Amino acid sequence: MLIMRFDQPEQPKRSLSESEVASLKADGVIRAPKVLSDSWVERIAMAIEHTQESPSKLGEALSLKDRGFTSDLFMWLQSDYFKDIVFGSPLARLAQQVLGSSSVTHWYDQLFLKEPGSTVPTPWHHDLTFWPIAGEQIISMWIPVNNVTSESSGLQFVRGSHRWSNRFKAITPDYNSYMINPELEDMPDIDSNREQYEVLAWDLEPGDVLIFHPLTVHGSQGNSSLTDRRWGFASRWVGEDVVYDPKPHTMPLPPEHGLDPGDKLGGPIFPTVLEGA
Ligand SMILES: O=C(O)CCC(=O)C(=O)O
Repeated sequence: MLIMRFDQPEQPKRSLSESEVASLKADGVIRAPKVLSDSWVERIAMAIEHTQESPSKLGEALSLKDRGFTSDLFMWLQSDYFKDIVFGSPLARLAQQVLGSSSVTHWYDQLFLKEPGSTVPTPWHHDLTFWPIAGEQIISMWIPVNNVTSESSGLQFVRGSHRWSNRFKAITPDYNSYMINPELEDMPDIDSNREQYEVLAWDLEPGDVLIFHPLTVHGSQGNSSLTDRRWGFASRWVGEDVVYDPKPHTMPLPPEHGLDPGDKLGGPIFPTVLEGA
């Protein structure tokens, strides 16, 4: 498959229904089945393979190769395959539908690949507390390229947790201490008290997309399937109300972003893919 240059993001196979958008607002997460075409799923799979073969320096540092875990961030800055996904895939259009913002800006992309038998869990966490941004119009999408089940490390979400007032410490798969803000709360022990939480999880097929709010508590187990690789690609988007808000213990950004605190997210590292009307 060729690398293409796209002027506009393609339309998804279908738009989200009103009831899907309402469930996302109420629950903080939805599984949107059959929204991406086979050809986009193939492109994403190819992009992931390419990044796995040529990881960034950050990806090398974040991955736990001896435990079957490959991670990377801001892949599109290095990979024309991922650049096509930012500018040409229907993900920007899906983001536009759920953000309620006419302009849509790419925040960043991230890879979570767990080989069969990988023992690396993704600890329960929410995302906004370790992001140096502020605003309401923020959304993540998590895209599988093969079938994903709970055995093969399907993501799990605590229903409605995006409406909690708690703000939790960030615990990353590599337990990066830099990101742990001592002023924030510890995540409760959800696994030992499952009866207290309503956990949502779905089996996924290629073409499906999980869409979730940045405060929805989520995580995943290791990949206990001995045959199925678990490729997870996360694509994150913001609307026009989101500004750069650097804080201690938040994720470092590529230095070329050129933003001052309070600036609207944009510029070369955060491209606006759909402009407002
Ligand atoms: O794929 C995973 O296990 C973690 C994904 C995640 O935490 C995210 O996309 O925010």
